[in-house]
Amino acid sequence: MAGNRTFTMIKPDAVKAGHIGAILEKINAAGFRIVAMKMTQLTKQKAGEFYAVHKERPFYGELVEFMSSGPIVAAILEKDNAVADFRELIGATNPAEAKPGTIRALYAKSVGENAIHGSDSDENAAIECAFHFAGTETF
Ligand code: DAT
Ligand code: MG
Repeated sequence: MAGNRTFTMIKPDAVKAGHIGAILEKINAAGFRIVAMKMTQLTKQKAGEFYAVHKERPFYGELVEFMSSGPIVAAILEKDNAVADFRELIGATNPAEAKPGTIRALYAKSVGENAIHGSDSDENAAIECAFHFAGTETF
């Protein structure tokens, strides 16, 4: 399985703006298979745990507030080279630097409210998938 799964969240800004359908369309068109998916809202506690690696960064409090501010769509995606190919599809963290046509270039508002998450390594993908989904919710 190593190397073929990544974890994503459509973030509260993009859900609020009505972009779930358009973003899922791009994900499908890029050849990813959805193997788990749910709409949910993170508690502050869960958002804080998910982004614990950024605890010391100045934007951590803002990030936790934002990620728990409304519903998200969490999913596990499968494709060869899933982690790297999905980072390419979503674009740079700061939408002002994201390549045209990427999900963040199209739908992100700012570096803080940037529409979508994508895992940054196979190791973190596995941790993030297990953080959000039970084995029985993954197909
Ligand atoms: P990415 O989501 O592209 O992996 P990251 O892991 O460096 O980026 O940061 C996680 C999230 O934290 C990012 O999606 C949005 C927020 N963030 C990052 N840098 C920020 C900054 N300079 N100001 C505000 N929020 C930031
Ligand atoms: Mg990251």
